[in-house]
Amino acid sequence: MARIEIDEARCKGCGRCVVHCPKGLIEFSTELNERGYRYVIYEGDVEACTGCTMCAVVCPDQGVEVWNHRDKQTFVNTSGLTERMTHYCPGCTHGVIHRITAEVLEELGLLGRTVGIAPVGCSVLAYEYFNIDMFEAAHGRAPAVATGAKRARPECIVFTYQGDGDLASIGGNEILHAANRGEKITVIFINNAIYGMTGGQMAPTTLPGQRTTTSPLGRDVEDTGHPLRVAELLATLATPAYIARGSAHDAKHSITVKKMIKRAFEHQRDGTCFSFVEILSTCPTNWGLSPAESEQWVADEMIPYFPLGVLKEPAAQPAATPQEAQP
Ligand SMILES: Cc1ncc(C[n+]2csc(CCOP(=O)(O)OP(=O)(O)O)c2C)c(N)n1
Repeated sequence: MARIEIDEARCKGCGRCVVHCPKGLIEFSTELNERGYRYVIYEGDVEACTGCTMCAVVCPDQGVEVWNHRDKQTFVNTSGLTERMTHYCPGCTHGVIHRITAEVLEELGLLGRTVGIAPVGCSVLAYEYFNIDMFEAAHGRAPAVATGAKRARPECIVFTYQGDGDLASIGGNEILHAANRGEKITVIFINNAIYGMTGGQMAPTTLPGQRTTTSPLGRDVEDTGHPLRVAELLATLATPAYIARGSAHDAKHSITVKKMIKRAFEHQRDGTCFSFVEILSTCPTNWGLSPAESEQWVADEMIPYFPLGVLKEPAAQPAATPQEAQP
């Protein structure tokens, strides 16, 4: 029998695992945990658990581990993150993207030589959560700090982790020129269509008609222009090696995001220029939606405007023919 273990103390009661368990084996407790959250419990016909790991994949709080029917642990919390609880709101997918990024660095054996650059925004404290060396940059300036770090220490793997206010608004100039110069850095860009940390103001990525605290009647594109598709913009430049957009709103798409982030870091490890992954992310608090409704909103509203996929990656070199391969 496969099984999972839920760390009740880490649970913020977002209920993502409740929604995503295909067998309906997870439910809310009637009790609150020490931090006041209605945590989840693994109940019911647990014999039915297949060990699919979907609960752990969608958990933003590293609160679930999984064992298969041979009692082999198949989902282990990554050593690329510290054990510190994040300050993110319940159901926010910043935590999922932190975990995926850390897992990739661990799997590629890069944790010991990676330097991250934290932004200003909800992820301002990312340096508390990643188990690597990190800098804190001024708002929007992470690509400049990353440029300095990478040029000074080219043997290091350097990445920025930035929100859409940070990267696309105040830092729009920074990212454009870092990409155009072909800096050998990796950028993880979190698009939640809003300024999260400061209270839900309109961002350059806010959708047409979307209500925010600074567009209470909905974004008027006649007045404020259309949302920026940053990945598409950067993909027009000659130098970037890899540009992709994924989404962390459900388990299947999060698995694809992991492949994209892995590819992006492989490009940097192998010395090619500038790699960039944009990830659509939820903001239940500022969207005024439940975590489950937020996932649906990403699927219904964001993905049609921000299509997913790899936008730029040089075609693989064709294998040498036997004649060419001869000395
Ligand atoms: C120079 C400067 N201007 C403005 C701010 C205020 N500020 C802090 S975070 C933020 C926006 C953050 O939004 P985003 O980058 O989308 O990240 P999120 O919080 O949504 O993850 C702003 C405008 C600041 N800290 N510094």
